[in-house]
Amino acid sequence: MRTTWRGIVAEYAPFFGSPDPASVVTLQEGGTPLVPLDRIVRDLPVPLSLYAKIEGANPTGSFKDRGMTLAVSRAAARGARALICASTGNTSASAAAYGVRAGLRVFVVIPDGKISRGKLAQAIVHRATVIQVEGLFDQALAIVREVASTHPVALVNSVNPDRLEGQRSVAFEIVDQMGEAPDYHFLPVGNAGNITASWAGYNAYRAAGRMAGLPRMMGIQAEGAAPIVLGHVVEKPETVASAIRIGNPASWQGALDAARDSGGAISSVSDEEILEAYHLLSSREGIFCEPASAASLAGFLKRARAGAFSGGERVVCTLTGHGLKDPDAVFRSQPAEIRVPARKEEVLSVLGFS
Ligand code: AN7
Repeated sequence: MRTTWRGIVAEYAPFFGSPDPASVVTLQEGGTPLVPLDRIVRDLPVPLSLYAKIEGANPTGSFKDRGMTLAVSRAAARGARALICASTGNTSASAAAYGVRAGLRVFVVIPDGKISRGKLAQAIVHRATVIQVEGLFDQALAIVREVASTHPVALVNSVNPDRLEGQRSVAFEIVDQMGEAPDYHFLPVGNAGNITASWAGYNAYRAAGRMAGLPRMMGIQAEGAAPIVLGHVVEKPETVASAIRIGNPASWQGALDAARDSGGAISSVSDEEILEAYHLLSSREGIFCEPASAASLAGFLKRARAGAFSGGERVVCTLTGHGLKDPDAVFRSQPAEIRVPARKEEVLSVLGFS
């Protein structure tokens, strides 16, 4: 009996024309848990089925691995020698790891500061060359797009269609896990590749006869970095959710199309709402995601509390990245350990046994 998940290209081979699953560059990404959030549901005005798709369980700790396996496999097959990306952190972590497996050099261009420590550590430990530009993600992306169009380095940002093709697999898995599509799918929106890809995934799965209904796609931006909601580029995006601190999303139109065609919406939540959802997940559900990921749940909670659901709906929130990516986010908002002298009595008194 085969018990090992083989990675998205092998598991969903009919949906990927190439590469041959035998030659794919993979860390066996995908196959992530879909976990019910029953404790959070208890406090809602109406009962419904709420699930988190735990993308932090991917090999490098974020959903980016789903697209990276395909993008790197195809770049390597085309004879690429080097990869490049701009990143708020997770794309660079994933590119660095998959680049190692493909034997390619990796260059990552990151914005000034604001990249969480865990993500930076990943790029460094996998020996990527990390170039920090004195500017924003949007500027970094403009630079790498230009460099890749004129020089022999393969661009692995989500403007690379191979990335989006791979990221469709999250929708395949959700349908396989639920037996059908959810009614609503909430997810954080930064560069808007993931909402575009997830929607394409549902449509591809339906076209293949694997499901009937389609979900409403609910994209959630951070208020301080909400260009799609505002309808214009944000010159100085600012949010605690550093992963989605993006003012000019590359897949802007894809997000609008997904929301319109699915009967969904793109909306925004405040940093306070993001952090509330982040702490609810960690303290009520035992799930540790990074702040940007909690935007999906924050967006859902906002609607649920406003009475937008009648009860019985099936709702999925994508939690895009692992909480360990950004440990500083914890220490910024919560007290650390209790310090006592090294005596049993001291520990017992903290336990309330004194
Ligand atoms: C945890 O790594 O853009 O809307 O350069 O890391 O598809 O961009 C990361 C984005 C959500 C937004 N959650 O997804 C990058 C990068 C997490 C993320 C998003 C990102 P898109």
